Amino acid sequence: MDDDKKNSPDRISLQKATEHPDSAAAVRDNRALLVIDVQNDFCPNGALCVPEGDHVVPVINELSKDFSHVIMTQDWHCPGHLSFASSHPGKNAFESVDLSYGQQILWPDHCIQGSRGAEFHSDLQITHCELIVRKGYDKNIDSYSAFFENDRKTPVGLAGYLRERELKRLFIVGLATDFCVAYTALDARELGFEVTVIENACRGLNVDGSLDTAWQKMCTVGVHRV
Ligand code: VGL
Ligand code: ZN
Repeated sequence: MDDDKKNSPDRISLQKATEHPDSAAAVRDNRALLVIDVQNDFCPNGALCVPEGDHVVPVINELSKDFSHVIMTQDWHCPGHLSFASSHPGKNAFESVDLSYGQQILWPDHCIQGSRGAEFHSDLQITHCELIVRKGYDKNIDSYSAFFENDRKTPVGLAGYLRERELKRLFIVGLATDFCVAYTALDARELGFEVTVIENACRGLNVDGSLDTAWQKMCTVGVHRV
């Protein structure tokens, strides 16, 4: 077909009617960037500082320009949250306890609703972010993943949003690699999403070798590591 004919009005309307693969619907961008917990408390001087946590900010700002769909998560605990060591007399941060839903690492008080520590890092600039998912607000259960709370069955709601919006290819970045990023990536794979974790846009806490374990688990279930 010569070029004139290819773009003639007739051909364009025919494409629409038959849902030709070139049509707008077929090429809709189904990729989403998930920006996990880039909050002050996970950055230097924060209550649960991830080493170099703030280094991800410029990298994520730049990456976000390549995505038309960006979703951010926010760790959002009430005061006295059960995941805080301060809620367990005699226990220290980074020790584990057995709770009704399983083992839980105890953390310093962090990301308390409405506090400065819970705010996103002030240099994070993603004005086109379309959704903010808050998690960990139930006093009696922690939520590392943006898909399921730590009982591994209470949904946070993100899967429903992504499915309704037909966003199937997830690119995950943020803090901390070995906790909220990894749990989110593992759940996403289990739910059938295609998942890529962008390593230089993440930083880890590494509690007792948790960083290696997290990468091993993610690689085993087919998370792409780039
Ligand atoms: C996180 C520990 C406790 C995280 C949140 O964002 O990785 N880690 N709460
Ligand atoms: Zn937390």
